[in-house]
Amino acid sequence: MKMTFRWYPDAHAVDLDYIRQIPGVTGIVGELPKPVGAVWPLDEILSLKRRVEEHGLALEVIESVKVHEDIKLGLKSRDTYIAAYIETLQNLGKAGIKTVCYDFMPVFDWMRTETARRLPDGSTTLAYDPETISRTDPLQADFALCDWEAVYSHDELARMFTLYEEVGEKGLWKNLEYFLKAVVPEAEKAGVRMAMHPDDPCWPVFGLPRIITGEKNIDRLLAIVDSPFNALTLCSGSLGCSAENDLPRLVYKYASMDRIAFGHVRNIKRLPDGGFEESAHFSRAGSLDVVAIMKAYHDAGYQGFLRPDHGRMIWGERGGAGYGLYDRALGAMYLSGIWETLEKTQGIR
Ligand SMILES: [Mn+2]
Repeated sequence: MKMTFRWYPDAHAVDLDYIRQIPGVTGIVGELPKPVGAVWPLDEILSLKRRVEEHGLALEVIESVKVHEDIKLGLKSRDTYIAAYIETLQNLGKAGIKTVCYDFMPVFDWMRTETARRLPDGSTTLAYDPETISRTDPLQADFALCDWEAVYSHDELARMFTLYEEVGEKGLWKNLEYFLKAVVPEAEKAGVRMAMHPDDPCWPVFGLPRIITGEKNIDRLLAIVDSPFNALTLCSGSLGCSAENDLPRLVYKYASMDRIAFGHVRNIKRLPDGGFEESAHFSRAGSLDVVAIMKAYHDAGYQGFLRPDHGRMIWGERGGAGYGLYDRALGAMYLSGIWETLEKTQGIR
């Protein structure tokens, strides 16, 4: 297992030297801030890699090369965007990138109703309240849940909702199949593993279809192209929104099949009303057994990349919601501690 840490080269950037000081973390999960659909130029990838390496860290994982909506919608223009996607993968491969995390969620990426819910200990965290979602019209101009509304105008949003209504779940699968059959063989040639991130949360929101939600659908995704280059970013927090997803079992199953290229490990607290809040990584803080999840990776002989996922805001830190330094550093240390224990107690009775 290789422990990594997500890093955004933006205004909230966490200092790379601080990340280097977290014991066990050897690599950065990086990105280029490019518009969706644009080719990532090789020289810019190389300069990002150099910048990371100058701080004693590796850059082998990218998150995310976003899939253009026209691909998900199956519009005619998709072939141009698929060609651009492949060119980006080729450039990433030339720069030594091994894994690309991506997702196939329509319109919105992750969805939360709060970015700073106060927990009893005074920390703040991301939360999802189904009641708020059910009484919200996403086409209302005053709606402001996440950062996506900066990306789309009201009219664009309305148009996409209409288009996705026609596409539906069935069409979304067809469009995913078209995308993967074009991209995975090229990813394989480039030496880059495509790692699908599950939908977050793992159910349809605002009537938009969502398909990467649980075991049956993940099996279907992996069967579209049966190759280790058609792999997963197994995110425990996203799949863990639903109690039906037995995380340790899923981790063991897909890691044993060599279909996990990247692990996002975090905890989540499922609430009685069907909502959830993101808790500390520590098992007792949430609904997931993080030790059992790490043991599943370990027992399956997992060699891939892993990272702590979102963190709360603690110790007065300010920054991008979910992506501060302190709580994620605690998460990394906790996960590394579990891993070390598993390694050292192997065979001890
Ligand atoms: Mn994740």
